[in-house]
Amino acid sequence: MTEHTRIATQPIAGQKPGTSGLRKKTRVFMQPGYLENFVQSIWNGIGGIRGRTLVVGGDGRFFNESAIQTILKMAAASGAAKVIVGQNGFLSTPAASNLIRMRKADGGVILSASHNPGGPDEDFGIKYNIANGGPAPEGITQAIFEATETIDSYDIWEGPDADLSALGERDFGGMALEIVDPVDAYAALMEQLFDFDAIRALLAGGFRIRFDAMHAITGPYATEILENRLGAPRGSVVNAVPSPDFGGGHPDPNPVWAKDLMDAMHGPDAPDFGAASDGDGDRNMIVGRGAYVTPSDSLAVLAANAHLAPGYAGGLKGVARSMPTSCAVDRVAEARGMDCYATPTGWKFFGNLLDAGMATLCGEESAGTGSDHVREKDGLWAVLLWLNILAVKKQSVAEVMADHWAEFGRTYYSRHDYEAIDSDVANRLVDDLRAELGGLPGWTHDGLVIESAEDFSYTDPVDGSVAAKQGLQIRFEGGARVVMRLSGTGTEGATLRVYLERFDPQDFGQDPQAALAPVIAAADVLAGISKRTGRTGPDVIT
Ligand code: VG1
Ligand code: CO
Repeated sequence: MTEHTRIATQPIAGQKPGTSGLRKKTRVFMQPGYLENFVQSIWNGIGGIRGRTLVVGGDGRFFNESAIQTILKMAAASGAAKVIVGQNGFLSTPAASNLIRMRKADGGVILSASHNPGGPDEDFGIKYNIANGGPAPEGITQAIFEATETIDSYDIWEGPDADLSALGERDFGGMALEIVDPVDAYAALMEQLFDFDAIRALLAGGFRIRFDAMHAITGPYATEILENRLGAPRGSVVNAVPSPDFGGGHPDPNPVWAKDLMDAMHGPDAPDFGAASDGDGDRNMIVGRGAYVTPSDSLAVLAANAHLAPGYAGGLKGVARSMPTSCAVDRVAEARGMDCYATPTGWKFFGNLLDAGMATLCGEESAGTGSDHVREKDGLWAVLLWLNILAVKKQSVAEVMADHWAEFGRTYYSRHDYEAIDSDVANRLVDDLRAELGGLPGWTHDGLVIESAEDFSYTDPVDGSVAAKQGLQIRFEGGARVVMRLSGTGTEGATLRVYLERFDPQDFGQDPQAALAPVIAAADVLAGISKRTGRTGPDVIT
């Protein structure tokens, strides 16, 4: 057995995983022992890693490689049999999920703070995924958190760093270390699911696309799949080289942070189809020429049309959305006789439904869509499914949306984020509104009448586990809705998310903010948002 060193340590407060792993400022992670404590707590929380196989990779942000070196040395010291790492430490989140499944690994460690900016003064994150390829469920993240509260030592092999650039398998501190191409297996999976010939023909026929990788991890994936394999002209993928600080931007694919793409898609010589992905490649933004598609609408369109792609030709077993995601997909499910589940925010809640074959397609309003092909949301997958659908339907994005609304009605939807507000103010706002929920039915404002108000609690239909306090949900007569919750991915103060929607069966041409104006006003009156936060409006509207 390889020599390893046991280093004494003490618990560090606040190592509690949120919506998607532990996220902190990069400098916090770089403090001596911080990463080591958390990694050892993962091993302790899952019952050790002796003899096990893990997949490790990240989105290439600042500190990615050095964190991976530490994790490898700690895996070797704790007796892991094998670790599979993406070349240069790169793996998109969906590609990591796929590798865990394909290689029958026992789990994986993914380094990313996703859509949060990267760099020494920005954010870093780490998350553990289980053998099904999906984020660890709450029971496991809780066990990991408890381990961080009692840790007194960690084990590490103090050998030289691994060369992460050389493909192949070798010994590393008594453990097998295999470096794999990050793109190959993922691209092969996409070829199985989609009709690449049809998409190739679409692109060869002059259909122009622009994919903005936002200087993040999907660059190499999109270049290989869209340009090399599907024949999109060189340059169709922009910002394709991952950079440690994402070119100084927010790798968050929404109209605010992907403004370049929005401008290009609304400009005079706009391509036919635009898309973007986030830091770790699990989110997607879809935009047609002059036609932005909200993530909630995108989920509904994919649910209605997925059967046009070979991987889903047999139909969908069911669909699932996070509770704050709009009810547009529910209307598709109802019309097509499919089950539809509403889960708390965060992909970890979809895992059981996918494993049990109760849902095939899942999505969140935050630009995440995915299916049972992996156990994470998957940005490029959504782009390819859209392209496959467009290739079969021979319609523009705008035409697909118009047809969809004509069939199912339009659910106007928007999310208003109030970022970095004082945590006490945010908690009080939510607590006070929660305390009032019972008395709200019947409350009216500007013609809106509250039908029901609840503090969302989810009982997993597969294992019976309960997740309480997952957001305040207020429904109005006629199908309008407000949801409020605090973000679980931020690293500074609190972020209040206000989700707004209103159903309209016949008028599809309104500006969403105008269509939602009464709902927005009611939300402010109900929670006293501007009064309590002192803000005149949200920081980000998506
Ligand atoms: C946000 C989104 C949520 C998503 C999560 C992780 O969480 O709202 O839908 O699952 O980020 O996405 P929160 O708690 O900040 O609202 V990613 O792309 O960071 O892995
Ligand atoms: Co992400």
